[in-house]
Amino acid sequence: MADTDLSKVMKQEVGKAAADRVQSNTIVGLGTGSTTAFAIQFIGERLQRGELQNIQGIPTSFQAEVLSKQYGIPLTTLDAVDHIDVAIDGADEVDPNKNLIKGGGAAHTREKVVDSLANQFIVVVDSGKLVDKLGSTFLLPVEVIPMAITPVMRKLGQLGGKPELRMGVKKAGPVVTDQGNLVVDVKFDDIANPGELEKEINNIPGVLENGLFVGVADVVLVGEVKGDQTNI
Ligand code: ABF
Repeated sequence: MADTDLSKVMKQEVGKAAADRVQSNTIVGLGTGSTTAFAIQFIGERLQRGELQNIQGIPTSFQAEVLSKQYGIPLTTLDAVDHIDVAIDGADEVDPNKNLIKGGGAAHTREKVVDSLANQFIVVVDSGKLVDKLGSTFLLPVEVIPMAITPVMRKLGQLGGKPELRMGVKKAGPVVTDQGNLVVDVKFDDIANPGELEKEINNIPGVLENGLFVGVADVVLVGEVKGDQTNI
Protein backbone atom coordinates (compact mmCIF):
# COMPACT_ATOMS: atom_id res chain seq x y z
CA MET A 1 0.00 0.00 0.00
CA ALA A 2 1.30 3.51 -0.80
CA ASP A 3 2.33 5.71 2.16
CA THR A 4 -0.56 8.13 1.63
CA ASP A 5 -3.08 5.25 1.65
CA LEU A 6 -1.55 3.86 4.84
CA SER A 7 -1.69 7.23 6.51
CA LYS A 8 -5.38 7.47 5.55
CA VAL A 9 -6.04 3.99 7.00
CA MET A 10 -4.25 5.01 10.18
CA LYS A 11 -6.41 8.18 10.49
CA GLN A 12 -9.51 6.04 9.91
CA GLU A 13 -8.45 3.66 12.68
CA VAL A 14 -7.82 6.48 15.16
CA GLY A 15 -11.15 8.05 14.25
CA LYS A 16 -12.89 4.71 14.72
CA ALA A 17 -11.20 4.10 18.08
CA ALA A 18 -12.53 7.47 19.28
CA ALA A 19 -16.01 6.85 17.85
CA ASP A 20 -16.12 3.47 19.63
CA ARG A 21 -15.75 5.27 22.96
CA VAL A 22 -18.96 7.24 22.47
CA GLN A 23 -21.89 5.90 24.48
CA SER A 24 -25.65 6.15 23.98
CA ASN A 25 -27.60 9.00 25.59
CA THR A 26 -24.68 11.43 25.52
CA ILE A 27 -23.86 14.89 24.23
CA VAL A 28 -20.79 14.77 21.98
CA GLY A 29 -18.47 17.58 20.90
CA LEU A 30 -17.57 17.06 17.24
CA GLY A 31 -14.19 18.44 16.24
CA THR A 32 -12.62 19.65 13.02
CA GLY A 33 -9.95 18.23 10.70
CA SER A 34 -9.36 15.11 8.64
CA THR A 35 -8.87 12.67 11.55
CA THR A 36 -11.97 13.78 13.43
CA ALA A 37 -13.90 13.62 10.16
CA PHE A 38 -13.48 9.83 10.33
CA ALA A 39 -14.71 9.81 13.94
CA ILE A 40 -17.82 11.73 12.81
CA GLN A 41 -18.35 9.24 9.99
CA PHE A 42 -18.06 6.24 12.35
CA ILE A 43 -20.38 7.78 14.95
CA GLY A 44 -22.94 8.26 12.17
CA GLU A 45 -22.50 4.66 11.06
CA ARG A 46 -22.91 3.34 14.62
CA LEU A 47 -26.13 5.38 14.90
CA GLN A 48 -27.38 3.92 11.64
CA ARG A 49 -26.65 0.36 12.76
CA GLY A 50 -28.59 1.05 15.97
CA GLU A 51 -25.46 0.44 18.09
CA LEU A 52 -25.76 3.97 19.46
CA GLN A 53 -28.93 5.78 20.45
CA ASN A 54 -29.87 9.28 21.46
CA ILE A 55 -26.69 11.16 20.61
CA GLN A 56 -26.69 14.94 20.38
CA GLY A 57 -23.70 16.49 18.66
CA ILE A 58 -22.20 19.94 19.11
CA PRO A 59 -20.03 20.85 16.12
CA THR A 60 -16.88 22.94 16.54
CA SER A 61 -16.98 24.42 13.04
CA PHE A 62 -19.06 24.80 9.91
CA GLN A 63 -17.04 21.89 8.46
CA ALA A 64 -17.97 19.64 11.40
CA GLU A 65 -21.60 20.74 11.14
CA VAL A 66 -21.84 19.86 7.44
CA LEU A 67 -20.16 16.46 7.97
CA SER A 68 -22.32 15.63 10.98
CA LYS A 69 -25.49 16.36 9.00
CA GLN A 70 -24.15 14.27 6.11
CA TYR A 71 -23.67 11.28 8.46
CA GLY A 72 -27.02 11.75 10.19
CA ILE A 73 -25.86 12.88 13.62
CA PRO A 74 -28.57 14.98 15.36
CA LEU A 75 -27.14 18.34 16.41
CA THR A 76 -27.84 20.70 19.27
CA THR A 77 -26.34 23.95 20.61
CA LEU A 78 -24.73 25.08 23.82
CA ASP A 79 -27.88 27.07 24.60
CA ALA A 80 -29.89 23.87 24.79
CA VAL A 81 -27.65 21.69 26.98
CA ASP A 82 -25.93 22.09 30.33
CA HIS A 83 -22.92 19.85 29.72
CA ILE A 84 -20.95 17.90 27.11
CA ASP A 85 -20.08 14.29 27.94
CA VAL A 86 -17.26 13.74 25.50
CA ALA A 87 -15.52 15.74 22.78
CA ILE A 88 -13.38 14.30 19.98
CA ASP A 89 -11.00 16.63 18.17
CA GLY A 90 -7.68 16.68 16.32
CA ALA A 91 -4.54 18.68 17.08
CA ASP A 92 -1.47 20.04 15.32
CA GLU A 93 0.99 19.38 18.16
CA VAL A 94 0.78 17.39 21.41
CA ASP A 95 3.42 17.68 24.16
CA PRO A 96 4.19 15.05 26.85
CA ASN A 97 1.78 16.81 29.28
CA LYS A 98 -1.08 16.51 26.74
CA ASN A 99 -0.95 20.24 26.08
CA LEU A 100 -1.80 21.08 22.49
CA ILE A 101 -1.43 23.52 19.66
CA LYS A 102 -4.60 23.61 17.57
CA GLY A 103 -5.97 25.94 14.95
CA GLY A 104 -4.43 24.70 11.71
CA GLY A 105 -8.02 24.51 10.49
CA ALA A 106 -8.77 28.05 11.79
CA ALA A 107 -11.44 26.60 14.11
CA HIS A 108 -9.62 26.73 17.47
CA THR A 109 -11.91 29.33 19.07
CA ARG A 110 -15.04 27.19 18.87
CA GLU A 111 -12.95 24.07 19.46
CA LYS A 112 -11.68 25.50 22.76
CA VAL A 113 -15.22 26.35 23.88
CA VAL A 114 -16.53 22.86 23.12
CA ASP A 115 -13.45 20.80 24.09
CA SER A 116 -13.04 22.64 27.41
CA LEU A 117 -16.66 22.03 28.37
CA ALA A 118 -16.46 18.27 27.79
CA ASN A 119 -16.22 15.94 30.77
CA GLN A 120 -13.78 13.96 28.65
CA PHE A 121 -11.81 15.40 25.75
CA ILE A 122 -10.30 12.78 23.42
CA VAL A 123 -7.59 13.99 21.04
CA VAL A 124 -7.07 12.06 17.80
CA VAL A 125 -3.67 12.47 16.10
CA ASP A 126 -0.94 10.68 14.20
CA SER A 127 2.45 10.16 15.81
CA GLY A 128 3.96 12.98 13.72
CA LYS A 129 2.07 15.44 15.93
CA LEU A 130 3.93 14.40 19.10
CA VAL A 131 6.58 16.94 20.16
CA ASP A 132 8.78 17.46 23.22
CA LYS A 133 8.00 21.16 23.24
CA LEU A 134 5.03 23.05 21.79
CA GLY A 135 5.90 25.37 18.92
CA SER A 136 8.76 23.21 17.62
CA THR A 137 7.06 22.21 14.37
CA PHE A 138 3.90 24.31 14.11
CA LEU A 139 3.18 28.03 14.25
CA LEU A 140 0.77 29.19 16.94
CA PRO A 141 -2.59 30.31 15.45
CA VAL A 142 -4.25 33.39 16.93
CA GLU A 143 -7.75 34.54 15.91
CA VAL A 144 -7.95 38.34 15.73
CA ILE A 145 -10.82 40.71 14.98
CA PRO A 146 -10.02 42.45 11.66
CA MET A 147 -9.88 46.10 12.87
CA ALA A 148 -7.23 45.18 15.47
CA ILE A 149 -4.93 43.18 13.17
CA THR A 150 -2.06 45.72 13.03
CA PRO A 151 -1.73 46.50 16.76
CA VAL A 152 -2.19 42.81 17.64
CA MET A 153 0.58 41.75 15.24
CA ARG A 154 2.85 44.46 16.69
CA LYS A 155 2.15 43.24 20.23
CA LEU A 156 2.77 39.60 19.26
CA GLY A 157 6.16 40.72 17.94
CA GLN A 158 6.89 42.46 21.25
CA LEU A 159 6.12 39.16 23.01
CA GLY A 160 8.96 37.55 21.02
CA GLY A 161 6.90 36.05 18.20
CA LYS A 162 7.15 36.39 14.45
CA PRO A 163 3.54 36.90 13.33
CA GLU A 164 2.25 36.25 9.83
CA LEU A 165 -1.27 36.86 8.55
CA ARG A 166 -2.68 33.53 7.29
CA MET A 167 -3.51 33.68 3.60
CA GLY A 168 -5.95 31.43 1.78
CA VAL A 169 -5.58 29.27 -1.29
CA LYS A 170 -3.39 30.89 -3.98
CA LYS A 171 -2.89 33.79 -1.55
CA ALA A 172 -5.92 35.50 -3.10
CA GLY A 173 -6.96 36.89 0.29
CA PRO A 174 -6.69 36.21 4.01
CA VAL A 175 -8.29 33.18 5.64
CA VAL A 176 -11.54 34.21 7.35
CA THR A 177 -12.80 32.18 10.30
CA ASP A 178 -16.37 30.97 10.92
CA GLN A 179 -16.72 34.06 13.13
CA GLY A 180 -15.60 36.43 10.33
CA ASN A 181 -12.18 37.10 11.84
CA LEU A 182 -8.55 36.75 10.69
CA VAL A 183 -5.86 34.28 11.77
CA VAL A 184 -2.28 35.22 12.58
CA ASP A 185 0.26 32.37 12.75
CA VAL A 186 3.07 33.12 15.15
CA LYS A 187 6.52 31.54 15.32
CA PHE A 188 7.87 31.47 18.87
CA ASP A 189 11.43 30.16 19.21
CA ASP A 190 10.77 28.87 22.70
CA ILE A 191 7.40 28.39 24.38
CA ALA A 192 8.78 27.91 27.88
CA ASN A 193 5.44 28.16 29.68
CA PRO A 194 2.44 27.38 27.44
CA GLY A 195 -0.11 28.23 30.15
CA GLU A 196 1.35 31.70 30.71
CA LEU A 197 1.70 32.43 26.98
CA GLU A 198 -1.90 31.32 26.39
CA LYS A 199 -3.16 33.89 28.92
CA GLU A 200 -0.75 36.61 27.84
CA ILE A 201 -1.84 36.41 24.19
CA ASN A 202 -5.54 36.28 25.06
CA ASN A 203 -5.02 39.45 27.09
CA ILE A 204 -4.12 41.48 24.00
CA PRO A 205 -7.15 43.63 23.05
CA GLY A 206 -8.50 42.38 19.74
CA VAL A 207 -7.44 38.76 20.22
CA LEU A 208 -10.37 36.39 20.35
CA GLU A 209 -8.52 33.15 21.11
CA ASN A 210 -5.20 31.43 20.54
CA GLY A 211 -4.44 27.80 19.71
CA LEU A 212 -2.71 26.80 22.97
CA PHE A 213 -4.86 24.23 24.77
CA VAL A 214 -3.32 23.78 28.21
CA GLY A 215 -4.74 21.20 30.60
CA VAL A 216 -7.77 20.52 28.39
CA ALA A 217 -7.03 17.08 26.88
CA ASP A 218 -7.84 13.96 28.88
CA VAL A 219 -7.00 11.16 26.44
CA VAL A 220 -4.72 11.20 23.39
CA LEU A 221 -5.23 8.46 20.79
CA VAL A 222 -2.14 8.26 18.60
CA GLY A 223 -2.03 6.49 15.25
CA GLU A 224 1.23 5.35 13.77
CA VAL A 225 2.36 3.94 10.44
CA LYS A 226 5.17 1.40 10.98
CA GLY A 227 6.50 -0.17 7.82
CA ASP A 228 3.37 -1.45 6.12
CA GLN A 229 1.36 -1.64 9.36
CA THR A 230 -0.78 0.86 11.23
CA ASN A 231 -1.07 0.93 15.06
CA ILE A 232 -2.93 2.93 17.68
C1 ABF B 1 -8.45 20.66 14.01
O1 ABF B 1 -7.97 20.16 12.78
C2 ABF B 1 -7.39 21.40 14.56
O2 ABF B 1 -7.44 22.27 15.60
C3 ABF B 1 -6.16 21.02 13.94
O3 ABF B 1 -5.70 22.23 13.45
C4 ABF B 1 -6.56 20.16 12.79
C5 ABF B 1 -6.04 18.76 12.79
O4 ABF B 1 -6.43 18.19 11.58
P1 ABF B 1 -5.96 16.82 11.00
O5 ABF B 1 -6.60 15.75 11.82
O6 ABF B 1 -6.46 16.89 9.60
O7 ABF B 1 -4.46 16.81 11.06
O8 ABF B 1 -8.78 19.62 14.85
